[in-house]
Amino acid sequence: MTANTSDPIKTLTDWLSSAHSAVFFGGAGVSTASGIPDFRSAAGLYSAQQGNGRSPEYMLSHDCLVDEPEEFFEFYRANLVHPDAKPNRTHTGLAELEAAGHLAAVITQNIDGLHQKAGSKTVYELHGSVERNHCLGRAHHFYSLSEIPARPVVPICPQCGAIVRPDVVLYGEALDTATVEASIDAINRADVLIVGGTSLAVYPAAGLLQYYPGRRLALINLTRTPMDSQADLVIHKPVDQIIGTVSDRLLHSGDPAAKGR
Ligand code: CNA
Repeated sequence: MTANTSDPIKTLTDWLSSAHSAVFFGGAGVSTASGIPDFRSAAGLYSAQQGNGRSPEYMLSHDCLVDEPEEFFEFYRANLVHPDAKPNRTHTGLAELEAAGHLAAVITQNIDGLHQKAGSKTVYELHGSVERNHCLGRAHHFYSLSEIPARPVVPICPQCGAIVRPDVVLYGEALDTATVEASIDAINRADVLIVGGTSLAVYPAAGLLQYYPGRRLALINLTRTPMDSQADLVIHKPVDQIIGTVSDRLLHSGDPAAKGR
């Protein structure tokens, strides 16, 4: 089933140059090159001793937010909020490919907002974003990340006194239906699907890949994933290196045939 892997970057570049609705589906490994730790790498959050021995799943759960808001926000702010992080070559490469008509959408499990910062326009954030926040009062007052002060650790709405929570899907919470439907639609219409920087261990997000009907499925991840055997192209290398090179070859190679359509 695996395509010609003697030059996987060429294969991927060829696929994208002829694609009409390519989609990128990514995870935390997309942002490690921006200095944001993922969950499951050796240097990831799951290896770090935080949360007083409690699991990251609990510390980032709806139950923790409700029962122990101080602990929740300490953990959340320390580990998932990175206001100074900059987009890396995966983010900028995908934005370039979209602008040139080679990519229809980015679907991300990330909550860091870096795809938008890089200039991507069609981005489906399955797990929400740290950039958006709203208070739990009746009016649901909205706050951007830059409007949330560092203290108190549990942010309080200056308008109504309620807790301000991030628009992030916590463990124990449902994904946004419209975002899931739009993601399924994009995957269903895709003629190339690139999956990058994700362990594919988190459901229901990983389950969306079953909606891909096509034969050009590329998987780019440092380590093996449960879907390696089903992919047409498997690349165990840094995703920023691969996407950056593909974008350079397709858009900056000097070959007019390879440039934007
Ligand atoms: P994960 O389970 O931590 O898996 C990340 C995968 O990426 C691992 O298999 C790594 O081997 C791989 N990886 C790490 N760096 C690279 C790289 N440079 N190139 C290629 N592969 C790499 O993370 P998933 O996204 O699969 O799990 C989903 C969780 C993680 C979602 O709920 C996210 O919200 C959550 N998360 C998001 C962020 C973020 O927004 N940047 C950070 C940490 C966790």
